[in-house]
Amino acid sequence: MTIAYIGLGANLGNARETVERALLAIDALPASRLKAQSSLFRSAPIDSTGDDYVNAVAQIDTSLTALALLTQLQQIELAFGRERPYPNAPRTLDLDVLLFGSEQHQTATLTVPHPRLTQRAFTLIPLLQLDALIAIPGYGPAHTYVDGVAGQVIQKM
Ligand code: PH2
Ligand code: MG
Ligand code: MG
Repeated sequence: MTIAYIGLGANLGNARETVERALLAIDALPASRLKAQSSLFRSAPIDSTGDDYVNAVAQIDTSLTALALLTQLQQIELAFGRERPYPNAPRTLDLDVLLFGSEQHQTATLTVPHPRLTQRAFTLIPLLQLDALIAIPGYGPAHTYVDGVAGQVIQKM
């Protein structure tokens, strides 16, 4: 079993309801169990457009591989009507593998840890809510990056 962290984001349609339903879909993934979920946070789009985002982070236990988990998450995105007209377009639902145990992957399809995890308050702060002492493989303790995102406003819902 591997402990993995998934970032959830939505800014089209009823984003709050989408994130709540996506958490249920994550709990229902094969060979996986939702262990914990962060609060929901509202944040302005970063390098993106449209409405404010609703973001959260989920912690799961899984016996899937990282790549199999990614494939499963993409299927959930599709089921929620995700379209990809252009990079960082507003989205009904975005599910990102943030961390997958101590694994590090750098392929065309999957980069883990997520390359912008430490640069974005909407992933870093919910992650630290779930585990204040977590270390990010290749980066070190997550809390050391908090000062760097202090200018990004995120609001607990
Ligand atoms: N996701 C992005 C780009 N920008 N901004 C916010 N606030 N929340 C997101 O989830 C987000 C974003 C690309 O996935
Ligand atoms: Mg994303
Ligand atoms: Mg994504």
